Amino acid sequence: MKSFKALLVASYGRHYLARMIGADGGDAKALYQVTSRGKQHLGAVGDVLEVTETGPEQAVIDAISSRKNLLYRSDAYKSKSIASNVDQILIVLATEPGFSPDLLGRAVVAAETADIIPRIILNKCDLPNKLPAARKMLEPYIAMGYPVHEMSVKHDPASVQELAQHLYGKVSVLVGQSGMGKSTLLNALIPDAVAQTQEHSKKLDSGKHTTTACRYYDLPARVGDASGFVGAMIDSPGFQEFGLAHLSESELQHAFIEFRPLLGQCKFHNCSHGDEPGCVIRAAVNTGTISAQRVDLFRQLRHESHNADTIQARLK
Ligand SMILES: Nc1nc2c(ncn2[C@@H]2O[C@H](COP(=O)(O)OP(=O)(O)OP(=O)(O)O)[C@@H](O)[C@H]2O)c(=O)[nH]1
Ligand SMILES: [Mg+2]
Ligand SMILES: [Zn+2]
Repeated sequence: MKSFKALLVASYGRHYLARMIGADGGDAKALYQVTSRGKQHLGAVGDVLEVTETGPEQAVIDAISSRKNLLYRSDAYKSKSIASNVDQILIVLATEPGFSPDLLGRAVVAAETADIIPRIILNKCDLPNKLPAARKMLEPYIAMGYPVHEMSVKHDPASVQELAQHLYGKVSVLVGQSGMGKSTLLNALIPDAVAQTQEHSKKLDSGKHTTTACRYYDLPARVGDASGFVGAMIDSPGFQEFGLAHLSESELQHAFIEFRPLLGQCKFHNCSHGDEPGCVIRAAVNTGTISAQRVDLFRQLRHESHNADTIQARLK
């Protein structure tokens, strides 16, 4: 039986599609339906797998190569992987329908704890009515130095080209609520994205898992590019919740980059930055250097993480 390396390019619950990584000129693009032997090999899109062929276009996972990072969400009971081995996360927001600043904050925290660069995209800037309000919500993120791209994917091709400059040579994952324009952006950047999706669906029984799919798309080579890795984008389904129950208190503290210079200076080492005396974070809120909304998010995430610990302890 043939064993080989493969890239996990689509995940539908526990069903995976993987693409053979050709070492010596074999059929390097061949797609395989891949399964895991029970729970020990739960894959994520972007994983490099060792697989063994079990039948025509079918294989089983023997091992998952160690990951550079893994982006996932979780609550007290379960976790859902989004992607692995990514270089940056594109958080897609829009002027209309309005976006949730809470989800934006969570996506940024997830990126920071996984050591992934977040890039914030404000799409639909052609709709002027809600633009000022959206910009206002992004002010704290601009102040912290996060890149923000104002775009109109549909009506301003130059804004798409500007973003494209930041994508080549990297694996980028798209996250965001439904209706923000993730798929529109993907299609603008990758003209054959629809074809790539169809090829994935063809390999699966009925495509019935498509709504929960995360998928990996190759960026098209630019004229004059040397052969080799051009870059890729991973599309994820729109989400309404972004649980980060798996993060420890210390991971949370460090994920808020504007807290970092002040860490260790509160009177109590385990300060929740609530109403404890001698809290330097709250002092920074009062002087306007840290946004109150960010501290609220920190406290909410801390609360959820403690709750999950309590529930986990009870389940043991
Ligand atoms: N006015 C305007 N509309 C846009 C723009 N980009 C996308 N849209 C529209 O926004 C709607 C949602 O776009 P999608 O790309 O399907 O959104 P999505 O983020 O992929 O949503 P889900 O797949 O549900 O997660 C579509 O009707 C698009 O035509 C834009 O720049 N300006
Ligand atoms: Mg979509
Ligand atoms: Zn404090």
